[in-house]
Amino acid sequence: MTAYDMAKRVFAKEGIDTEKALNTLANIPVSVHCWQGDDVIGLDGAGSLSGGIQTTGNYPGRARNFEELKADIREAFSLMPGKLRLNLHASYAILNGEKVDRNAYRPEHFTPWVEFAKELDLDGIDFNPTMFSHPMVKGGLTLSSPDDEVRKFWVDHCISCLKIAEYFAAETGSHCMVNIWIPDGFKDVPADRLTPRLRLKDSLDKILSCGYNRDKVTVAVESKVFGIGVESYTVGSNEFYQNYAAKNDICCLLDNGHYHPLEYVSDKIPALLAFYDKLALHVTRGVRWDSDHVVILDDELKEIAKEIVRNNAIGKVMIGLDYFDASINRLSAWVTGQRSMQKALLQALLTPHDKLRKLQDDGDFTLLMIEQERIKDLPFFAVWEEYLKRQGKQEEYYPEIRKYEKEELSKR
Ligand code: RNT
Ligand code: ZN
Repeated sequence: MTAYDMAKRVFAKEGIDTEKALNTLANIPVSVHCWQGDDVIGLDGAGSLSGGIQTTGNYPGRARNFEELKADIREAFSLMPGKLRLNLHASYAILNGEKVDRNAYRPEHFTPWVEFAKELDLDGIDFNPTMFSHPMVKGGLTLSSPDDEVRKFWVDHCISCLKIAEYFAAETGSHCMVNIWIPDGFKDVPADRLTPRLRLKDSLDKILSCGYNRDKVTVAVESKVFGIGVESYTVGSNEFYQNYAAKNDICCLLDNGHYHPLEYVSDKIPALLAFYDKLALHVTRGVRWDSDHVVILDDELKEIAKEIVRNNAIGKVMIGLDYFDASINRLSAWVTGQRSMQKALLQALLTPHDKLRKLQDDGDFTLLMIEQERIKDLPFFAVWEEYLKRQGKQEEYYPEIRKYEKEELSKR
């Protein structure tokens, strides 16, 4: 008997069908961010990283251009099991020397990415307006700026992103999620907290009224508690966006680095599922702040996956990754984070939720605790190994990455 055969029996005793879990896992798309490969610098050369976010480390081999980034994604994706989407930022436009600014980007600036997504047979492409690292971010403000010209520039940018998203959807035959995140906020105690939010509301209204295809394009808004240099006030706060999204029938994106350290996105998922058909995630790992460390299989990741699986929210919760570590091999960062996400989902799929829920409803919290602890030792790894085998992947991926590092990254 193989380890998997044995594990299959163990899980069957718990009332879990491992075959079903493996098939389900293979069909949950994870949207992998392109920006791990180049430290969020982008390809449109508009400016160095700003917006209160930061990549730390200088591990050699950062992708410096489109070809290198594509090569790295190709390599990293080849080591990732499961269904993959590519999450792009507008700053990854391929301009080929054309003098065009972000308020006027067009679908053709992303045609090479579409070709690439087809080459890799990806499930789809997701998209993000890039409202940082650009001279039109004035005083740290974009959609909430008091300057009409600045606001207009970024409204136009978002509208052009929606058009590009429609193009992605048409080309890939899959929906496209457009996530709006702005860095707007203040370092110190503001004199007016309301007006910037009203301006943001007005800008969002203008963007949403451009007439995009709501069946193909899902707009999400991503809140945040604070950023570096914007510690005292964030215009796009959690309460602001949740209310805006609810009233305008769009979607919330929860980034688990964007809350106070003792607030958990795993707890917010069910709260939102009570009101929304869809929600989106940026799965990251904040260490003391929104540090965007590589996602690992920690308790919060496991809880997040459980909330998706046990609430029948696969497909309702769009899973995206968002981290950037420049202190280790960037491909390894990509692969480790994506695999951790998949592992957490697999563990959630192999958990007897109905049994546990019943214990909660019966008020048997003693047995619930015993069971939740016991389940931690079930042979998940044997099922994971089987999953990798069926996906044509190896458990060990470092040798391949080392080889790529020697042959490719070390020459940069
Ligand atoms: C920033 C947000 C945002 C970015 C990416 C690059 O705090 O998390 O999602 O990380 O868009
Ligand atoms: Zn994010």
